Amino acid sequence: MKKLIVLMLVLLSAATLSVFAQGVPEVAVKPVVLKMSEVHAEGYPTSLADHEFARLVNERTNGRIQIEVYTGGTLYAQETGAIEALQVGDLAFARVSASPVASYVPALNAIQMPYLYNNSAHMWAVLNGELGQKMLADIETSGSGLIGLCYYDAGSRSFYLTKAVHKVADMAGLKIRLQNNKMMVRMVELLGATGVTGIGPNEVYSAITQGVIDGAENNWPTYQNMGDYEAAKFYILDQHTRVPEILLGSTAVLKKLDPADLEIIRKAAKETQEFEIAAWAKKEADAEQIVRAAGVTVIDLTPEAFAEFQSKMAPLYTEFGAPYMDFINEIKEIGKKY
Ligand code: BDP
Repeated sequence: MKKLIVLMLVLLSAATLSVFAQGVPEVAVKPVVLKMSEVHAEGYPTSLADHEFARLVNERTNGRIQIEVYTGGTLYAQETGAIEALQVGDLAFARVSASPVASYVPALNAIQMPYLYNNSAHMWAVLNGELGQKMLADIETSGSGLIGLCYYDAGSRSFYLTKAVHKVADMAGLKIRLQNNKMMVRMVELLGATGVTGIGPNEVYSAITQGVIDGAENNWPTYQNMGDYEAAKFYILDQHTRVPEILLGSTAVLKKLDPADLEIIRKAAKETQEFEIAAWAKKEADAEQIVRAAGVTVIDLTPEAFAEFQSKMAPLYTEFGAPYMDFINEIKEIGKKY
């Protein structure tokens, strides 16, 4: 019996020694695992950027911080759900559109007014300039419980419907799915249609086929990638808004990290912007080609009809933009160069 105990002790200490011989004891290397929510499928430009962000953070913290990316809306089907989870600290990161974030940080409506930018270069000059970076920083200082980490490209949004629309009057009575943003609901109301919110982007296809809505609005890649082009076969190129994507972090979660690690996170996020923009450009072209080849009717509005869409939406500048007129005027000023 005594021999057995001695033998066991010898074995035990040998095992302990071998653990230490391999380096630091296990407890010290346990990584911090942070979850990230994404509504798009794997392979979509923002999903690719999310993984790149996770990779950079993992590499630069030597594996101390690991980010798990949940794509396809599997964690939160709606972006407002993800945003609220960030606010209470149930989630660490979410890649979302700026549109629903404006419900929590209203100043963000100023960078997504209809017909605000002349083109993508104009938008990027704003977002990467002083004003856009201040807006991003204000997300954090506004007390929203959110940290704005970087912007991504999402092109421009147009309506897609189950019927042809050539002029504003054709919009009358249509039920159109929108992101959760009051300004966007008012936007379609000004066109004589009805905005429907509370439907996640992955639920649009079935809402159209079930007749709950007559269509929605989005960029080429989402229209194609979600398969919505098979349900709503008319894409009306009115290009009403350019709404950037935002990579958000949770103040509650991230402020618990070592400040140096938070700095690594902030820097890594910024670095993925160019990566996403490149993936976006490719996907935008591919998506347009796919839906056109599938026989979607793409409606180019006449200059008169286009001007009518624009003038019908103009009241939003006073109704929602009034408190941010300085920003809006500055954006227009920058536009003179584009
Ligand atoms: C897409 C955005 C996505 C939004 C979606 C929507 O990439 O973040 O959730 O629109 O309309 O363009 O909900």
